[in-house]
Amino acid sequence: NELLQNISEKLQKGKMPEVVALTEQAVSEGLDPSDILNGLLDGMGVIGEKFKKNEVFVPEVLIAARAMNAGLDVIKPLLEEQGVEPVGKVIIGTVKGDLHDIGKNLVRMMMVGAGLEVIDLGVDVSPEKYIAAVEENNPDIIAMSALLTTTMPNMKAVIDALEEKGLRDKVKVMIGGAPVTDNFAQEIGADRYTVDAASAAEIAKELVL
Ligand code: B1M
Repeated sequence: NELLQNISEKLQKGKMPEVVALTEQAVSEGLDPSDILNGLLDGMGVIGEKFKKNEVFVPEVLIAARAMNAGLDVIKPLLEEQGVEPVGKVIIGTVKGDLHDIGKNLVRMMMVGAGLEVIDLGVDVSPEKYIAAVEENNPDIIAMSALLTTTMPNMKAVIDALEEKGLRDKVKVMIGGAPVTDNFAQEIGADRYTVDAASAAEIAKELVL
C-alpha cells in the first residue's frame, strides 16, 4: 500500500506533521488500524537498523520517535476502542534510567483496548515511584518496559522493593522490551514476559480474570 509506504518514509525523515496527516488520511480511508500501525512500525524499524549501523544518530532517531508517537496518538482511539467496564488495573512505566517509550505506549494502548484501566507513570520510573503508585492505586498488575541492557536490572530493583514493602503478593509483575527474555523474567522473579504489545494485553487480561 502506497499510503502506508509513504507513512513509513515520512516517519524515517522525522516529518511529524506529514506523518500525522497521512495517518489521519489512512484512518479516514478506512484502513485497518493494525495495518496503519505496521506502517508506523516499519518506519521505526528502518531507523533502528540505521541507528545500529551508525548511519543515523540520536537526533534523527529522536525526531523519528516523536513522529512515531504522534502517529500512534492518531490511531490511539481505534486501538483503544471498546468502551467496556475495566476488567482490571495496570500500572505501566519504563524503568529508571531508560527513556524509550514507544513500545511502552503501544503496550498501554493495547491494554486499554483489551478493557484494562492503565495508569502510565511515564519513563525513567524509579522503584520508589512504582511503590508509591502501587500503594496509592492498588493495581492488579505492574508492567515494566526496558530497552537497554543497562536498565534491565532496574526491573529486579522494583521487584525487590515490592518484596521489602510486603507488596509482592498483591500484584502480578509483567516485563518486556527488546532486550528482555523469558529467562530473565524467571531469573528476577517476574510473573510474565511477553514479546509484544498484543500478547502483553492478552496475558494481562488472563492474569486479572
Ligand atoms: Co535507543 N537504543 N538509545 N533511542 N533506540 C536502542 C534500544 C538500541 C537497541 C539501538 C542500537 O544500538 N541498536 C540501543 C540499546 C543497546 C542495548 O542496550 N543493548 C539503544 C541505545 C544504545 C540508546 C542510547 C544509549 C544512545 C546514546 O545516547 N548513545 C540512548 C539511551 C537513552 C536512555 O534511555 N537513557 C538512546 C536513546 C534513544 C532515543 C531517545 C533517541 C530514542 C527513544 C525515543 C522514545 O522512545 N521516545 C531511541 C530509539 C527510538 C531506539 C530504537 C531505534 C527504537 C526503539 C523503539 O521504539 N522500537 C532502538 C533500536 C531498536 O530497537 N531496533 C534503540 C519500536 C518499539 C515499538 O519496539 O520498544 O521493542 P519496543 O517494544 C516492543 C516490544 O519490545 C514489546 O512491545 C513492543 C512491540 O509490540 N514491549 C513490551 C516493550 N515494552 C514492553 C513492556 C511489556 C511488554 C512488552 O510489559 C509487560
